[in-house]
Amino acid sequence: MSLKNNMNLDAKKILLNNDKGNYTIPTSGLYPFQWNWDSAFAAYGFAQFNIPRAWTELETLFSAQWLNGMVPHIIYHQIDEGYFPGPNIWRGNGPIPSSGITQPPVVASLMIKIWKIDTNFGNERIKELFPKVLKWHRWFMKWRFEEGFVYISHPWEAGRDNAPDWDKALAKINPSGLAPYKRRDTDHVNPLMRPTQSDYDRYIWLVQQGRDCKWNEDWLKNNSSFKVADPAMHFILLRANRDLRLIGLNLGEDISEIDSWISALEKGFCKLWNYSLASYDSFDLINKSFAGSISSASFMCWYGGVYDKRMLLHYDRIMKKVKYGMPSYDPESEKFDRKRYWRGPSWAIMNMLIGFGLQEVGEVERANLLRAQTKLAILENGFAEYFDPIDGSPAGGNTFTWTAAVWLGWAKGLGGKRNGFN
Ligand code: 2M8
Repeated sequence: MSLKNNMNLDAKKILLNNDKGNYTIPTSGLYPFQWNWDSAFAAYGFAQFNIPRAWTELETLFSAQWLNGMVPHIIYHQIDEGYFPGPNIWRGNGPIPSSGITQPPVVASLMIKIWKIDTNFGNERIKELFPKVLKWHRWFMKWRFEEGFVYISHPWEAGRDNAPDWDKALAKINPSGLAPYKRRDTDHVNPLMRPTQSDYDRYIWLVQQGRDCKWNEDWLKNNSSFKVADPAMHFILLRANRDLRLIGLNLGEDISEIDSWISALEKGFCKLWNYSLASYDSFDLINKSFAGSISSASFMCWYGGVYDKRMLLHYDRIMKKVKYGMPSYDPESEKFDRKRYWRGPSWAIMNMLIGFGLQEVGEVERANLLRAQTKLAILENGFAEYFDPIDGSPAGGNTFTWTAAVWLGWAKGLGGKRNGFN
């Protein structure tokens, strides 16, 4: 058997081992629950060999949807003391114990890819999911859209937890009155690869703030201590609305509301352009200032359907400095840290989303190179949570669901019909 075939098998095994029946955990130990965008990637991975299981993954995710439409970022289907914070710290309002915030809405865009692999399997199931995804997007437009920007209310909501993009906004928070707590992540992973204690204190303090108001979005909109517009969130939601629109059209649904969201988001993204940096940047809505960050989020414009050639200059400059895909932060910045989580390492999921975008705007050579670099990282170092972008060394957790899913759906390369670009 060739090395490539072994890798395909290994990737499948990871998905199967992390499969809890109707949802998938990112990796055992470090992340023992269902995470929102991880599950969407898991579904895309499953779809490469078991399409019904892919739909089940998404259905389980939406079974945790709150009445207000929010789909939580962590769903605690069972108890596991190995992770902090647990459900008793969050005290979410949903039908299943959960966190109180969401994560990037990649679901609609991966759902349409899964559907296209085999529409026979998907027709019934996508019909059931459509109104739920619509309700979630409506929640985003109501509670996470302001002054033209899509913003996050917690660094965990972006999924890029300790990105330097949030440093200035977090520094303004004084985490006084924080109840004593014990981190569990550093029991599993080298602390040098994880967020600092000062960041963690602020993450937990923000959880307390949300919990104390019982996750009242109206209150949080006016009083939250953290509201930062995130280019990745903006472009992912824009893209998700475009895909949801297509799904709606195919199902014969009324798509006028989605159209209005698309035009609002199309108007808004220009405000994320930081002229002094010549890049898309995060913007603090409370302190009214840009972060001054060129991060992997800045390159999500193409995925959002915006063929902005200005970002190609930064892209080429950065890609010359690395060998294993897009680093999560500009390697020429003093904040770049090649080992520390979202402050430098390269992530297979971000590579894939940026790669989809490059491919779709016609930058095929760049898309292929990004895919080849992602493939190399996985071939040389396995299915790690993330990789050192310069020497490829694996970091964070291992046997990671989304890295395996990216391998099967994109990184391994063209494989007949199921190549990720259908
Ligand atoms: C990481 O985030 C969690 C909190 O949500 C953590 O560090 O405890 C992030 O990489 C996030 O994007 C991801 O969804 C999650 C599970 O893989 O882990």
